[in-house]
Amino acid sequence: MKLYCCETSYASQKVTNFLDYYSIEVDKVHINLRKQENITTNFREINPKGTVPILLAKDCTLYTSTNILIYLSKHIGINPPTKVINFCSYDEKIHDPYLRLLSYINIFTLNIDPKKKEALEKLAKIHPWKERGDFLLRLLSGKIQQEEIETAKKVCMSRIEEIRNLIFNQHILATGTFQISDSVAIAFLSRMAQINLITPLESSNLLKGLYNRK
Ligand SMILES: N[C@@H](CCC(=O)N[C@@H](CS)C(=O)NCC(=O)O)C(=O)O
Repeated sequence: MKLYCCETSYASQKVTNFLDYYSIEVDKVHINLRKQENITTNFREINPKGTVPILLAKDCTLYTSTNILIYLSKHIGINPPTKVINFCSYDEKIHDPYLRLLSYINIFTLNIDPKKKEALEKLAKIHPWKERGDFLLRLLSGKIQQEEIETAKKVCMSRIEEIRNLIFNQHILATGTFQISDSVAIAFLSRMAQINLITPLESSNLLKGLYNRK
């Protein structure tokens, strides 16, 4: 199996957390998003939308993190229950409008130097996925409304609360078997700490709950 991924990519991290936990061997091909390796002609032949992660498996190609995770889980003999799959699908749903917005504002475009900004604007204009390009342009030209940011924060905060309860009650998360939902929650909490929506201490306490299993 071959996984195209990027270490700074949230969607890739969800998958690599699971691979690492179970020491599943795949050939990793690093696509450096900051160097825009995702829009090269070669990579677009693999994924016309120019996003990672992508898994080339023996019998199929999988294009999104949840589908990849489900495939990998079945591959090692764990059939994820519907509630676990729903947890992962919801994460993908809130990634684009909310988590990506906060991540880009806090990590990638805060205090960005003019050269990098110019490169990102170029990328936005030629991005193979038009919606993604339009989003980037809106962000770079300061057109994101404060209200959108507040909504994104609210959604992420309530997800943190939900995750905290699920870990505490050992329901869907932190149950006997390490599930794909656990690797998604790990990526989510790590990103929330990175953008200061939770403290590093709280994040590491919750991560302990996910990693230190019965
Ligand atoms: N819903 C997809 C999202 C994939 C995605 O948007 N990946 C981002 C990195 S987290 C990417 O490739 N971004 C590059 C770009 O938009 O130019 C999934 O969960 O796999």
